[in-house]
Amino acid sequence: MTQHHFPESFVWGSATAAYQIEGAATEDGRGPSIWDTYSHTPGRTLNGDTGDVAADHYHRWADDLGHIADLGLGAYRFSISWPRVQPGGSGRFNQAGIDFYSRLVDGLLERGVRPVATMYHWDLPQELEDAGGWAARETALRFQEYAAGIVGALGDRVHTWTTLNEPWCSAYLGYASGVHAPGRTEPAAALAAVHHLNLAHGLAGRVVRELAPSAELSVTLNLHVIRGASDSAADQDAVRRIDALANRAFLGPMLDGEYPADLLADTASVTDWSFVREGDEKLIAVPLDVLGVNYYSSTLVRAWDGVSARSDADGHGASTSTPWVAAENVDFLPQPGPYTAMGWNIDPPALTELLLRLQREYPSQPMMITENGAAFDDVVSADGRIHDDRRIDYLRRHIGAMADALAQGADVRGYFVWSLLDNFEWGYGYDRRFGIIRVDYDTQVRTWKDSAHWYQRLAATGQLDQAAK
Ligand code: IFM
Repeated sequence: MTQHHFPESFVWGSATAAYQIEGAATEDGRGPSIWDTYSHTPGRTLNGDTGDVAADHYHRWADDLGHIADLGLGAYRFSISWPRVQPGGSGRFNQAGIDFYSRLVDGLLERGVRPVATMYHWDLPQELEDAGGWAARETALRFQEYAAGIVGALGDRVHTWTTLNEPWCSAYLGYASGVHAPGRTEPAAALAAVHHLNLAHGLAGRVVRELAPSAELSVTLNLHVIRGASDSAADQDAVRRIDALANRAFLGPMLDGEYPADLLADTASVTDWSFVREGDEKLIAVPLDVLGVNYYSSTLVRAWDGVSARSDADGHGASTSTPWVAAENVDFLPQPGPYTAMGWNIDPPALTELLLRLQREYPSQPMMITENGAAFDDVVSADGRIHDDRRIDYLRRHIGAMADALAQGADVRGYFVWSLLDNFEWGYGYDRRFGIIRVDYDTQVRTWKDSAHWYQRLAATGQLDQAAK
């Protein structure tokens, strides 16, 4: 068996997001977000689940920090709820909300855990959506103001500031397929949202540089590993097209300072991109200390001739509600199993491939895996334990794949398991469990799954095979 070693400085962490765990949706001055509106709209989420109570972390944060400390983790990635700290998305800040995150950050520091704060994990204040949401440029300017408020308050007590989580989801799932809040299905608005999210990143990143110069700056992208069904020119062009929409629409402006020309050409029938103003792309390219990479599964495409039966197996909704703007000539193919409870294929080598691609294309850009993990249908055994062997196997294989990339020169500084706790899995409500710690939603009791014990050993030893025993 291969022994994987990680550098002494390698950081093991876990990740969560505000709307998925906090609950307390109307407490202490929190305003409504697009996810409150969306989840309360009949038919939008499985079983009509909402984040009203979630894992009640707003009240149980100190106990949850205890779990992080007991796991022996070096870092914790959480998100700040914009409507909790600035209820209307502009103007007045809510001191009670800021105090909550201030206590959380201090609690982490007291326990020797690095705070990694995400400014935006999808909970846009509803008032801003009513004024146009991410399709409107003004939202990026409001984000800059919000960033100045929270960075001013928490500053460099936060070790790493992450501007956005997965803008791909915010833009395409929120505004094209509508399977996420705000539930709009307007392709042109989705591309405008791509740009305004990128702009928001650049503006907020510059706020971090100015107000917290010793903090690290990052952004988290869910980058896609896209393979073609064959080497044919047509299938490889389908790969290029989806790579532009999924990956280079963000990597381009953020790391190269410009949108890729092929993206603009491919989407010309949807928009002329006139919302990109002179100087925007340079603003967006704020230098990053670390690029956050989220990875769960891979994507298989082929060119579609418009005649043969289409598979539409991208796991993000049928063709009538596709997130893939201007990709009518691309078909998403089913992949070989096994699958997680999300129906996502398990493909660890794709993670190695992704990290090596990024290393090759951006050789001076350090990286961090800011999310990786799996939902499975966990069972509480008669002994009261959760023997989640499939999750352990998933984690072990993906961490091994990351180690393979490290061994081949990828500069990966840390790994955050998704997720610390079972939580509100967006459109799937509480039906899908990603946590290494189980949450009983009736009692809010937390129980470590076997994967939590396994991860604790990995964090203690830094040796994957030893952790596997
Ligand atoms: O739960 C989500 C998280 O909010 C963002 N990344 C993917 C996870 C699993 O779907």
